Amino acid sequence: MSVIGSSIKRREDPALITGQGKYTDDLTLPGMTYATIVRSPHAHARIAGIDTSAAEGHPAVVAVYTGQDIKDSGVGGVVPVGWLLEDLKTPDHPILAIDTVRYVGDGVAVVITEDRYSGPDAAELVEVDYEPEDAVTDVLAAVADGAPQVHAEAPNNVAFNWRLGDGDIDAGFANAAHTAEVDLRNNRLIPHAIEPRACLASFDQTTGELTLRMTTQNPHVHRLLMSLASLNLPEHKMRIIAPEVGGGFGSKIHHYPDEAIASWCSMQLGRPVKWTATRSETNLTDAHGRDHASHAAIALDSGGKILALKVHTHANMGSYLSTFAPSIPTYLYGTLMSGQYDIPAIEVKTTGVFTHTTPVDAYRGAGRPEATFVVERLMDLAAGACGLDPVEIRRRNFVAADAFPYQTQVALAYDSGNYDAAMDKALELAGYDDLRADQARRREAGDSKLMGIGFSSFIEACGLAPSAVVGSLGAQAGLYESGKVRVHPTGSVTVYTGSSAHGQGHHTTFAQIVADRLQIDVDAVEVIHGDTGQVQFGMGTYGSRSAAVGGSAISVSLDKVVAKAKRIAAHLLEAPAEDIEFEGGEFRVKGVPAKSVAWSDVTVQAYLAHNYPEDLEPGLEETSFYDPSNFTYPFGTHICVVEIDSETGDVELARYVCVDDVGNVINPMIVEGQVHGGLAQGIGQALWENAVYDEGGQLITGTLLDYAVPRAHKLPSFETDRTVTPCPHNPLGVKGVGEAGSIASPAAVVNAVVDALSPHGVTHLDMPLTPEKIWRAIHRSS
Ligand code: MCN
Repeated sequence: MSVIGSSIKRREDPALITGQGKYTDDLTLPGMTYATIVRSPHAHARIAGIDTSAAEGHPAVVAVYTGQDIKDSGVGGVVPVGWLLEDLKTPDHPILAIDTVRYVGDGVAVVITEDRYSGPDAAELVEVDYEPEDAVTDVLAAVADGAPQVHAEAPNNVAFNWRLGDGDIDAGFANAAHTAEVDLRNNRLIPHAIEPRACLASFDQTTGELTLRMTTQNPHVHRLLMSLASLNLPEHKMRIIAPEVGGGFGSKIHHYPDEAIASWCSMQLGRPVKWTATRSETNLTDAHGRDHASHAAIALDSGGKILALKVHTHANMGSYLSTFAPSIPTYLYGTLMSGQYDIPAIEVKTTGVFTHTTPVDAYRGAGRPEATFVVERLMDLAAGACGLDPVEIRRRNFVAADAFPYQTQVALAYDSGNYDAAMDKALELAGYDDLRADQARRREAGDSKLMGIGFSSFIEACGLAPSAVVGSLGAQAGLYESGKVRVHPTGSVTVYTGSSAHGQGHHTTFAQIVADRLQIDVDAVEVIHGDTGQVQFGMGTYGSRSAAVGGSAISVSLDKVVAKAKRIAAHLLEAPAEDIEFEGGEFRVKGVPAKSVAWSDVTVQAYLAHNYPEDLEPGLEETSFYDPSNFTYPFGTHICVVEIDSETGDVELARYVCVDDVGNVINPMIVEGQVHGGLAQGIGQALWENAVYDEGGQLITGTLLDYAVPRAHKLPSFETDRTVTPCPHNPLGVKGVGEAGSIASPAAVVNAVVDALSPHGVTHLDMPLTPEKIWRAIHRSS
């Protein structure tokens, strides 16, 4: 049986579930100190002065620093942005605010103490003279006349205006038999990795080297961004290590001030400095997700075929541009606006808006859940306008299975797909006809439980790459991945990957790729990642790219290893290299099965080099930097069935059925786990989660008492299945899976709830679909 495709248990889990995993906060170093960051309680204020003397008098305090101290030290001290758009306003973001604070949580000073628990006490002694000013937090209010201004260099709070699309939009709407339009809000979310952000910076004043252990999804990118912009430290003098990382969901991609502050402090003091966020602090300062206000419209002919689609979105950027923020509501959003459909004319406009809130950036799905929400809500509204079943309107517009590669009107060219096949399988799994019959019966009988069925036929673009394309779009980095395969003399293997897992299971799946190819035991393969001192280079784990790009880099290196091993085997077998086959762990001469050498005979010879080809270097180790030719495009159809208590407005998820297509699958159990996790987060967005600011800019859902993350008992037992349409352009044929569930599910849930409420005349409701909102919608109509 092939190792690829088998549900091997996650090799990383025994240590983690028995409490043996070493996370950043578990680590201690001799002479370690603790950083506590003094944060602004105001959303917008001028800093008239900071008095640190009382704090400096606290017996446990080692030092207190302000933004001015950092500036005076001559380092950049700013947080860089890694993505540029034409017309983008990029105001300076100092790692500690100097004269103005722009969101609740903005850092103004740092207190270094000998012990952790004195930190917050001493921080309270720092006296900051704030002069509060008006704040604005809502994305539409921020662009209204007279709104408080976040940055002088961004008039009307506009960070950028962006447009994408092709085809004749005006003709599409002019010739339409049916149209539908809607105003949508995509609610603001707070990422909730189990482990809050943390770092431990250690500067060696004798060598001038900084070692920074931190919660990161992309250590090399953090090193690149931090070394010059924030710290004036060349990369070769900086080592970043990601110990165990307890989840990230995007929030640990970005460059935040805090890790740079701890590093700078360690450089001043010559002592290690640890900083660990509290849960409330992480909720205030980790980049939030989503927060869009969109107006969207669709035009159709009399047969329900789409003629045109247009959308204008205002995307909240928060107070400063976070690392990849400008790319999320543009390149990862507008480009997805064709969904699974053949649409002749599309126009997407996005206005990025500054507000006095926590910066907003990538969060699981990053742009694609927002796009799917727009497209799939429009499809249901279009079905209503045309008098068609939601399945029928989708089928009439699907890109046909024989039309791939398919060029959309919004830049992307889909690689492969079979959208009808996924829909067919989902309908069969759900028993769609019976569900509709049941719904009709219950409506007829006046059942107080309102039943609804919702669809989401989603597409996503992931496996983020290729470098030239993202470079031309404004990314200030390449998006390839590296993979080194080091074969040891005994035949076991260590793999060094630039991907940096934080829950995804790379220790297992990447080992499967190697074991499958070299026909060795999975346990003979070790996977190393997350350390700039050990791994050649890497772009990290996000955008569901690790299997498609990181896995492919390993696969290409394996090709090179096998090719070299064949040359060594050919020498041993006294045959030409072209005649050597590698099968069942043995090298054989084609047509002469008796003549063979084992894998370990070859690997040992690679290092002994006693009986060895003259023109070959000893050793067996290969590195590849794999840069794909396209994104990958997973897809699927999700069906949600809800039952709503018409007296309380409470939504029960009766069933959740999904068919995903992620190309070839390395580990079905891990893929299923990824789908489950994504679904929980997408359903959480649809029903419960919401980051709410009051008018003064206070985050009033900043703790787990107020911010409703999904609980296991609120979720149904998911019914999952797959179709398999391999990716045609990477060596493994894989597409990404890490975000699929979170991309598809918000639209499926909302479509189901709106379907349930349709007898009450409801055509749209914004997320989260709280019982109160639903109850009001029911009672408004009766
Ligand atoms: N895989 C597979 N077959 C495929 C595709 C993937 O077996 N056809 C496996 C991969 O080898 C990997 C896992 O599935 O072990 C996820 O792979 P992939 O889709 O490539 O995604 P990444 O590894 O790049 O992970 C990133 C993705 C993102 S963007 C978010 S956000 C997210 C997610 O993964 N955050 C997570 N899943 C998470 N899971 C956990 N536990 N914690 C997070 O923070």
